[in-house]
Amino acid sequence: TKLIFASKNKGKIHEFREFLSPFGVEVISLNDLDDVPEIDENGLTFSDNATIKAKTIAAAYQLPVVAEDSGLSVDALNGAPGVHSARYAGDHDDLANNNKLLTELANVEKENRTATFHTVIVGLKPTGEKIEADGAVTGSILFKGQGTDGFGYDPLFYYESLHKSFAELTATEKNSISHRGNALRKFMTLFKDWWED
Ligand code: ITT
Ligand code: NA
Repeated sequence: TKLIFASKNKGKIHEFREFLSPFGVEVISLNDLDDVPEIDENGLTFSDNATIKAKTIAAAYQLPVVAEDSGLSVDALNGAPGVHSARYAGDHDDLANNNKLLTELANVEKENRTATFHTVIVGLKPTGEKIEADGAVTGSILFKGQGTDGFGYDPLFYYESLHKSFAELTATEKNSISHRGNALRKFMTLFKDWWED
């Protein structure tokens, strides 16, 4: 079984592959395809954006597609960067995004640095048949990055019960508790019927 995952994000793709390999599902990403169309990600919600990605790619290749949109919502910043997480500091540059987040939170004390990662995963067939699952995980934003694994905001996201940042977890450990892992577990309860139908 091969699945088109409509993402260019190497970190997401790695976690999808890690999660889906025991199910015998091989993940093809946009980095493996030619002539990938531009995706106009202008939705107001994670769900809208995941659907926009899935629709664009399903229409272009006439194949079933899975897409996801995710981001970090920081309570002290009224939910920012949220759907703007990828381009928080302008370009999609993880280091610049992390630095901007640290600057914005410079005067916020430890107990007020709570944040939640969100994701929505959409499966869409060219016929329009759609499944959708969401996931979230709450932690807090460190004052300085910790760890070298993962991607994006992981070095700054501290997960209390493991006493580690997300960048200090392996992909398997992260999937066991993360927003993406939580969404993927829900998604897989819908997947088989959708895929085989
Ligand atoms: P695709 O649209 O190609 O999938 P993208 O990186 O542009 O890739 P999004 O628009 O969904 O994806 O942006 C997600 C942002 O949230 C991006 O800045 C990520 O670094 C961040 N993010 C999402 N999940 C994360 C995670 O598990 N750990 C750290 N950062 C994460
Ligand atoms: Na996005």
